[in-house]
Amino acid sequence: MALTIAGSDSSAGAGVQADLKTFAAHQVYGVNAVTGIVAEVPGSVSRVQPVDSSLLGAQLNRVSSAFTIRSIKTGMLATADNIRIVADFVRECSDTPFVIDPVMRATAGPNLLDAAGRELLKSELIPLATLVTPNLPETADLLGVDPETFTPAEAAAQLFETYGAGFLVKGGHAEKLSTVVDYACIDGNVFEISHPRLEVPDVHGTGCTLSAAITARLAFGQPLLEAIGGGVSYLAECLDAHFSWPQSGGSESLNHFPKSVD
Ligand code: PXL
Repeated sequence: MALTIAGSDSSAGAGVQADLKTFAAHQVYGVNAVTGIVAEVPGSVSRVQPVDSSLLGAQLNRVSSAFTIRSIKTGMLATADNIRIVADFVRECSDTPFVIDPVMRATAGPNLLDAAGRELLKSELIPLATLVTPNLPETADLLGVDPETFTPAEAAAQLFETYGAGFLVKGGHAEKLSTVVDYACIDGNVFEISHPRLEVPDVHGTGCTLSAAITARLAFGQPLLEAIGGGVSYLAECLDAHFSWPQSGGSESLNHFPKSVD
């Protein structure tokens, strides 16, 4: 069983819905604690409503008292108060692999984490993580520098030095080359993960899906680097099999079940 602590996406391509589908695709039973509700379709967010942090705490309390959770991930956390609750919860589960997708903005633009939350994410939560999966803009934010001032490989090592957690710096936002290179820094060693770029311009939820796939794999005991490689391959399959919605201007959603069930 794996736990996602994340926001609800009404279009179900990102957030809790993407995480639960990804867990299911990996045959891992998923449970969830919702941090907020986002009214959106791909490319257009109309409202973000955080939940009261005591309600988040109640969800975490219920699932952790009833189930044996083998891995945990976070996505949208929305507020600093939510982060305090999650940090207290994760400290109580110190042997459980913990993946952070450091979600700050939706692909469509709006903030999914308040300003105080950004600071607490850095000071309280990231140091507790097994793996953090920033894209390049999030990497710049976590390092407090401009994106032009680092290479992704240097950034992965620098993030490990700064926060003492494992990092996967995703290269998808870099120059539009046909190959994407991600860099993982685990226990101070940097690994390169190359994969072909799949152009699906209006899809969202790729970060949620990759981090959920890694979390699912950690739930069944895969070593971290293997879980990262497997997660990257799974995301490529979801992108390749994406849905297009002609009635909403050709917007797109990931297909979390890229292989048909026999
Ligand atoms: O992809 C980032 C993200 C995470 N979580 C929720 C979202 C989004 C993007 O739209 O809605 C709930």
